Order: sequence, then C-alpha cells, then structure tokens
Amino acid sequence: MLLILRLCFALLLVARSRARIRHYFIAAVEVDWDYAPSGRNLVGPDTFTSRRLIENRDDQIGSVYRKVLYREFTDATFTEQIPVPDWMGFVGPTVKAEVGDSVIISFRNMASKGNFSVHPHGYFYDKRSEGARYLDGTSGADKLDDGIPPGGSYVYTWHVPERHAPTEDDDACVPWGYHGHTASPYDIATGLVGFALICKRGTLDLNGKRRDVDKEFVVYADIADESKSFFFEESIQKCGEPAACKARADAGDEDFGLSNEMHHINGYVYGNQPPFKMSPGDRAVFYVMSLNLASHIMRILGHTMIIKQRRTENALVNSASFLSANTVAAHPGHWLLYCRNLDHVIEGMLAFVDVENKPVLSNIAGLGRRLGKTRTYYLAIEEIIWDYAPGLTPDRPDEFISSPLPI
Ligand SMILES: [Cu+2]
Repeated sequence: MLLILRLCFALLLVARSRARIRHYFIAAVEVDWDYAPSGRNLVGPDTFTSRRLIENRDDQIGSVYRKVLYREFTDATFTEQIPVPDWMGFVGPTVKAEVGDSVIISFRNMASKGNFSVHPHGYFYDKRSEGARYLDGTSGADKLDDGIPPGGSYVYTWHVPERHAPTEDDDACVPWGYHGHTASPYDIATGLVGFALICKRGTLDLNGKRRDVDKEFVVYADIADESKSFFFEESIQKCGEPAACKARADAGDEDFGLSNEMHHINGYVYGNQPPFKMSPGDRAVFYVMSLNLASHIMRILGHTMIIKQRRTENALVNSASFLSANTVAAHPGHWLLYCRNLDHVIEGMLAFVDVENKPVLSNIAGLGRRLGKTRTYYLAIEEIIWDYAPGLTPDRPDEFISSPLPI
C-alpha cells in the first residue's frame, strides 16, 4: 500500500513538473482591414450583393474598414510583431495550453481610442483575469482587467485545472476562443477575436504544434456588423463622399446597413482569403468558431470530416460555439470552403482550400486506392409539372370544407 502511495505521489510530481507557464505578448492594434483585396468576387461573377459589399463608392464604404485586432509580439517591449499566416486574416494568435499549464497574457492596448480587454472561454480564471465588464459586485483591483485604456497594459493569468481538461472522448485538443469583453458585441464587431486551445498532456511539441496532426487551421466564420464597430465613424471617412455615407447611416438606410454586414471567414469575403494549403494525405484539423450572429454550416467540397467521432460533411457552429473538424487532404485541387446557409453564400462567406498537385500516396489513409465494385447508375433530368398537394383537387372543394383537418 505504501509503495502504491509513493508511486502515485511520484507520478503526480512528474505530471506537475511537466506543466508549463506559457507566456503570450498580445496587443490590440489598429489597422485598415481589407475584406476583399482583389476588389472582386473570386468564386464567381460579381453580383449586385458582392458589389454592394466590396465596391468603394461615393455613398458606400466598400471592403476596407478601420479595425482593432489582436496581434502577437515577441516580448514586453511590444516592438517586434510575430507574423501571422496569411490565411489567418484578422484572427488573433492561437493561445494553446495543456492540462496543468498556466497561460500568461501580457496585453497592451495600442489602439488610439477605446478600452479593450481579453476574455477567454474554456480556461479557469479569477476575477482579476476575467477581462469582462459587467455588474459583478467587484471593485478596486478586481475591476482593472475589465477594460484597458489606450496606451495601457495588463497581465491576465488563466489556468487549466483537471476539471477543465478534455474528456477521454474529446479530441486531443478542445478549441475555445477569446475576445474583447469590455462591451462584448461591439468589441467583437471591432475585430478583437482569437482562438484558444486546451489540449491533453503530451499533445504539443516544444514549438506548441500538435504532434498528432500535420496541419492546424482556424476558421472564424461570422457576420461582422461594421456599423457596431467602435471605429465606424473612421470607416465612413473612406467613402468617396463621407457626408453621403453619414447621411445614409443617420437615416437608417437599410441598404447601407446591409453593405456593412460582412459575412466573412477569417476576415475575408468571396474567396479573397489566401487559401488554406495542404498536401495530399495531410491529416488536418480545422478549428471552427462563430461568436456574433447566426449559425454557420461549414463544408469543404471534395472532403468529408470527422467531428466528435462521427463522419460528416457539415461543421455546424452556433453563436459563441467552437468545434474541431478533422479531415485528410484528398486529391489535388482548389476546393471551396463555405457556409451552406444559402443567404451566407450570396453574402460572400466563401474561401478556398488548396491541395497541392502531388501524387496521392496509396498508403496514406486509403487515398488513391480503388477497392470493391464499380456500381453504374444512369441519371437523367426531366421537365415536369409537379403538384405539391395532389389531394386538394379543385373539383372537390366541398369535401375539403366538410372534412376539416384534425387540428
Ligand atoms: Cu453562415
């Protein structure tokens, strides 16, 4: 018995000694962000809707808005910014930790106006590291994290105790997010958004990359209502005639409102995002998040996914929800990644996954192999008149009236 207790104690010490403190230097940085650098729809012909969202006109802003983004720096001087992969767009750096770890976020507000914070999902924190402003009964030092003024700094500390760990049935990492929560809907519309992972012990290598997958991508699908951004007035100045845009905004012009609702993936619309790049056979995980408005049903053409141990082709995320979609890169090609909500397709929630043109290795996940029978079907399309209610014939109206439906 004593031996078992000693063994348990030794294992506990080993587990604790492996726990790490992961330090991130993240600033709120003000930028002019372009949702469509090409100036056009890269998925199909431009339409009335795509032109309304992309074109800069005298009385329409177009695709460039003033925003505030989370950006990572190398150290506390906040002088050297760590570049982000181009496909990450305006999404902040991905914060990662394993069970037992702690995360320190040294935050600086480098924007010219507005108080901003960093509020995590999924992590354990106390009131001084919540980064959320609301009437929570706290005061004094417990309020300092709620909103950092321009030029100000704050250090947030988040933890991953066992009770926040992925379950046995979860993937190796559970995706969460972080965002500004001084005035949450407005902070998110302004651009303050990033992903945060909590991983099982031993998942991450020394560089913070997952050992069990080849590629990790983030897909932040959302509707950014730029009229709710703290920098909307600055964005209005980008109109050809700012006074014309201001007049439309003040009048509550519905079309003008729609022209500022950006249905984006990682801050891009209509295929303007630099593609996610994979090689045939790559095991890839897509972390999918939505925060602000609506549900999104993300799909990659030519690929299926495994979500929560089930094979599917749809990654459904609701507001303020997160999931992992696992796939294996299939055949070479320029594949559409999009939201299957058809209104959102029209509004531009479209991007691309590029699988490079390399031969598919037959020994990887069964790709390239053709086993079993070939089953041939002959399909034709025919033009017909279809009756959705064949029981309700016009020559039997009395029968319908005398036999009402049992409701
Ligand atoms: Cu959608």
